[in-house]
Amino acid sequence: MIRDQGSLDALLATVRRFVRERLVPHEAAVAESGEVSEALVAGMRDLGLFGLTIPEAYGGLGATTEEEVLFAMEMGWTSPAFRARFGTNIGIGSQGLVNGGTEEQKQRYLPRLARGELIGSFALTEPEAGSDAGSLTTRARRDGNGWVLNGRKRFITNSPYAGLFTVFARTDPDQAGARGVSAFLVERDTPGISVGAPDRKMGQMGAHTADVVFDDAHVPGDALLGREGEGFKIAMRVLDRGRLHIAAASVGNADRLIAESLTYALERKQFGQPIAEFQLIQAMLADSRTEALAARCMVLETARRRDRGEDVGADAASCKLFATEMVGRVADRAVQIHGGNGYMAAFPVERFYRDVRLYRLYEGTSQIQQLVIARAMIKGAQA
Ligand code: COS
Repeated sequence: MIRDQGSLDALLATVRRFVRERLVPHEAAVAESGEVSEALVAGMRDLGLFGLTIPEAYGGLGATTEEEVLFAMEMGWTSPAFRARFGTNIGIGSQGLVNGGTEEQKQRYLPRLARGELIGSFALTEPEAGSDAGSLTTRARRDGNGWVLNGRKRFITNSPYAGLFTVFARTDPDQAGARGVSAFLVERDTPGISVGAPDRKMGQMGAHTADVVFDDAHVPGDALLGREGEGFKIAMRVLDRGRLHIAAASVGNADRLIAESLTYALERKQFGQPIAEFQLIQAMLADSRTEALAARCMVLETARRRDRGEDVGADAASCKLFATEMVGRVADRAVQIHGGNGYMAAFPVERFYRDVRLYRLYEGTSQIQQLVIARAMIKGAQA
């Protein structure tokens, strides 16, 4: 938990200023070049963003889930490419270790992850194992005291800079599906690991993903994270928190899109008056604001309940489903309000429209969220 309300408010205000004064002016250039400058990454490090959710005992800020989503909403005011840079360190690239690592593993990696000296990355998805994550075929075979990894991971966020991968691999080939999968902490400089060229994508330029290939990569016995065969559950627990974070980022992006739409609607004149005077434009603005508010309330409430120790797996899925679909509709309306200009690269809404499309796909598609929610409903009814 961040020390007290005053410290939290001050840090949120500092991040808000950093986002608006330092990141927003570089958004278009980052989208063009596909690179976030080292100076901006250093600024994020100085604010402690790389260690936001890492416990204080390991040098992080120890943010609660509620605090984390408030920061994600602030970061949503700008391009998702910036948040992605530290997003794996505070989310999928560190939380398996935070939740299930040994003291020795935590001491070894968490302080460097918190300082942003080491980039963490989460290697679950494979070319043939996307939504059906339990069908992964990357193999970890015992070799003396250690393990040998073979396989290919796909769309691995931040892999081009990563120094530490949380890798999910099958340790028991006789167990099909989610059972028989274990998690490993694998250092990038392990011989036999290669990272492919960054993927060419629709949006979120500057946030890099790539294939990661394991070709007889030997890792020591203490690279195992948690117990053998428990890897899938480790991944699912990490994704529960990650889904709330993505939902919060969607709320932040929606707020920005609404602000862009309102500014444009007040400035743009047609038929002799600002288009904001037209009720059909007003309806779009009002719908977007209402939906963004609904998503904000859902995310904050679910985050608070998670902090109280409640099982919010299905509700985190509901938040991700609703918030990511919501920002898709908000982005679509934002382009519509901008008319032809909304299709032009000179206006930020064109870029956000492409950027936010990813939210409905990664960390579980909308359909996977529906499946998680409905399964929990059915299980609850049968209990
Ligand atoms: N927390 C803890 N344990 C969980 C869990 C959660 N949120 N969700 C599932 N589990 C456990 C189950 O209890 C089950 O354990 P038992 O075998 O002991 O009962 C085990 O994990 C397997 O669960 P399940 O049977 O539900 O697995 P499925 O193969 O049917 O798949 C889905 C479940 C579809 C939900 C999972 O594959 C998924 O989330 N897919 C999307 C993956 C994803 O988000 N990828 C994004 C890329 S990573 S950025």
